[in-house]
Amino acid sequence: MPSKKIRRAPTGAAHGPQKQKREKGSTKSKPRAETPSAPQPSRAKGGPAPKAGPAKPLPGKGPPKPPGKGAKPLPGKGPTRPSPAPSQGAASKAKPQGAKPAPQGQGAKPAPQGAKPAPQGAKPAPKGKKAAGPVTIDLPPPAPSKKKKRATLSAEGPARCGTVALVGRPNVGKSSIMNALLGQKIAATTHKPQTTRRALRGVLTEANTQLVFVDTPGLHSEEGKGGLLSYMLDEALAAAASTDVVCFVVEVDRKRQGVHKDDADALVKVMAKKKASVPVVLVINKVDVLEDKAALLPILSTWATSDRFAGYVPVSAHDGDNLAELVRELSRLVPEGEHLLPSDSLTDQSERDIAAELIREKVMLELHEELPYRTAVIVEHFDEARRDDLQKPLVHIAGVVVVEKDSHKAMVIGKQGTRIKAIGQRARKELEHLLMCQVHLELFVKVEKDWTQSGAGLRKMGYDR
Ligand SMILES: Nc1nc2c(ncn2[C@@H]2O[C@H](COP(=O)(O)OP(=O)(O)OP(=O)(O)O)[C@@H](O)[C@H]2O)c(=O)[nH]1
Ligand SMILES: [Mg+2]
Repeated sequence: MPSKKIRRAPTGAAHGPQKQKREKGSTKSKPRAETPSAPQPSRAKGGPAPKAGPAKPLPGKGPPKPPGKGAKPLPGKGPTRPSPAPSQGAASKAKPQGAKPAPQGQGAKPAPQGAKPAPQGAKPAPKGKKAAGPVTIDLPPPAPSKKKKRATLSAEGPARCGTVALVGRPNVGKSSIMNALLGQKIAATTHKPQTTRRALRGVLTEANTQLVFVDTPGLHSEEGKGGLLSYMLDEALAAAASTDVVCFVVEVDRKRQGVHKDDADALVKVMAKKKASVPVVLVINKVDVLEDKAALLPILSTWATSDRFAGYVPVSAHDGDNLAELVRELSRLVPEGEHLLPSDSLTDQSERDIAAELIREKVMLELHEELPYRTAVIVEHFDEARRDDLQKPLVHIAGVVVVEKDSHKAMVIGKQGTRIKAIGQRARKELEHLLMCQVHLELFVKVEKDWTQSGAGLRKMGYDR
């Protein structure tokens, strides 16, 4: 049976902030999401299922990986939008055609009471250094500037299509920006740095322009550590090296004057990797934190001292501020050319991939200190046999939270299973929103010794290039 398409949530809108819609009703029956047990040998047979790859490779992406068992990428392409892409930046608020109705279960279960809010005092990335004060950006000389052609998002004029990397240091809001641009949450986002681990593509088609965004892991300053951290850095820099346009994302920081040293370091890395002809747009995110927008001026002037940027766009992924302007700016920078993908394409990820990421997001939110950085999530079963059930559409998902040590396993499970239960409750809610049907989620915890450091371990988790 072909996999169902990911539908833009009814409230979702391209260029809009992501608002999580409260589920009206979900499940009557007790979800099995919170089962805190190790996977049965039969289940884990042959190790975790390989990451499901896209059916159709997108630019900058290697050959597709074989889909994992039960993972069904959409026929011919990644998950698609439900309806033709909106034109002229219009936020499509129409209910997707053919969209499955939300589950009507009576006795709707309220939002999990026990689910913990995102920890506020969580520690930042392991050993991440933060340098205060203004710094100088030491960059190679700029490439000779090319005269930019003016284009608009009107249906007139030549078709344009290009890839756009979203790069920058961890936690500046790259994934949030992509989600907001697409009007659909496909990337995990948390307040903890290093949430994104692999490049993830999202497609926005408006009128005659198609932008293929590549969300990337944060450019951290822990080079030379090998393992997962190196993989993440390579993923981000490979995206910068292979796209038509680079968005260098920074965040507004009310407490800091001048350029953050980690931003400066990240920019040097990007400039060294990207092709000389590739334009870089500076995207200043989180402008919503500024009560007085005049405070943007000194921030802009700090960055504007160099002529390396093809444009400067302050935005707020949370509020959706200025995202349409960002799309306009990018649409004039991408090359002329036919669209590479159907206009309703949304991403190269299968629903199964996205489910794994969203479960991992909840794992990151529920765990503390080093633990979030040493866990992976694999979806072993993604059973859609009952998804078309008119009475009670249901998807059954079995996921494995992989940790590095037995002691970590106990921490993930928590006292009497409370932590894995909280993870499961939060994840199930998010997955029901994504899949627009009831979800039965089972979670298991498994130890894979030091997987973040070994090539074999990384490959098993799908982190291989
Ligand atoms: N106030 C505010 N917060 C934002 C905005 N965009 C993102 N954030 C928050 O910033 C934090 C990091 O967001 P992410 O989108 O995960 O950041 P990222 O750059 O993808 O992070 P990595 O994947 O770790 O590199 C989250 O807590 C977001 O909610 C924004 O426009 N305004
Ligand atoms: Mg991210």
